[in-house]
Amino acid sequence: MRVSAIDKPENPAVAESAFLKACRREPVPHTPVWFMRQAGRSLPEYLKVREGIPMLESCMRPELVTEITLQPVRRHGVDAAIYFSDIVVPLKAIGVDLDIKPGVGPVVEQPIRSRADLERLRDLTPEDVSYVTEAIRMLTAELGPTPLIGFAGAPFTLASYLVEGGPSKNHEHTKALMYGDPELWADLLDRLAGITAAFLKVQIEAGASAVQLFDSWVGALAPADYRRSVMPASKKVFEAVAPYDVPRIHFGVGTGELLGLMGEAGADVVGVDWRVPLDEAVRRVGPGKALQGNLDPAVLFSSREAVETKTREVLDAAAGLEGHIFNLGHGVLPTTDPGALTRLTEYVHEQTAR
Ligand code: 1CP
Repeated sequence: MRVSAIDKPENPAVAESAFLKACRREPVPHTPVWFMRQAGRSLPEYLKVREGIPMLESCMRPELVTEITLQPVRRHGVDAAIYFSDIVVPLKAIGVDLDIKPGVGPVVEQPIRSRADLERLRDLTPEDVSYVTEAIRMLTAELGPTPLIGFAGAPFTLASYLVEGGPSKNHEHTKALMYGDPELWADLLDRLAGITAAFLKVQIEAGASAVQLFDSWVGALAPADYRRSVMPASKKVFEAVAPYDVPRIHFGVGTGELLGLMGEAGADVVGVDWRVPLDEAVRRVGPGKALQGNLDPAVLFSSREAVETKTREVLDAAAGLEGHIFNLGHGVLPTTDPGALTRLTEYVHEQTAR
């Protein structure tokens, strides 16, 4: 059994799972599979249990969170569960006036654009999210040998929602703040890094075996701006959870030019979207890190043969890697046929059985 610097509850079988072995770049019995946004979205059993319950409220009900997190594990036989929540949950927990609007996403009542606005972001304590601790304890008991991935939004992506006031295509207010008031920007990201780190620690201490930092929208930045204006905050998050010795996954969309820097920020596993083949991604990331990815989620709308051909391409590009976790290049699209995800999981397991 592995011993980590800080004690955390863990079933010994979890440490030996294919998912955690791949994260540690150890030999695996088969390539592990999980899907970003596997919980919720396309599953009829999810839509049924969520009926009439607003998204943020459902994140605060431990029994419901446990059920929704388990659904894709039961149905698809994936190698890891991802905790059902949302990246804005810790912001809601510290009193930011926001809601998740169906069909839109997170909407912030009063965007954060000034020094006075920043003062509204206080630190997160474990008591603010006691329902997360409760849900993760229930979940890990139910999951048995299947590892649970905790997650949080990275400082840049959270800042984008806070500064824009909602989802944004061009991130213009965010960039205006980043370029126009670098000091306020740095303070905002630093504060978000503290909140994010605290939220990840709660999840790890309750029993999460790995964590993923979603910097979904950071691909909007050029490498020099990423290095100067974002990397210090993301680094702070990764450093804060390093003593727990759980794998740290770092993912963003459209980040082909940033893959090396995202690894350098402190990830053990770099998530890759579908635009960069994994054999090229490994050159950009460099040695010593596992890769996660990267089938285009839209491929799942094509024929079974086409899905298998495109999956084979991903597996062939990953053949020389030390440590590959199969995933989509971004989240499961909402109208995806759940059967296609089950077949894909089986196909990857079959093709990579050693
Ligand atoms: O992976 C899982 O299945 C767990 C659940 C999960 C995760 C990991 C949800 C539930 N949200 C997230 C992360 C998340 N949320 C990200 C990072 C991952 C990604 O890039 O897809 C982002 C950017 C968000 C923000 C968000 N929340 C959006 C995107 C809006 C935009 O900017 O385009 C949306 C639509 C939500 C709402 C949401 N989150 C989760 C669900 C099931 C829903 C839909 C809620 C509803 O309307 O009922």
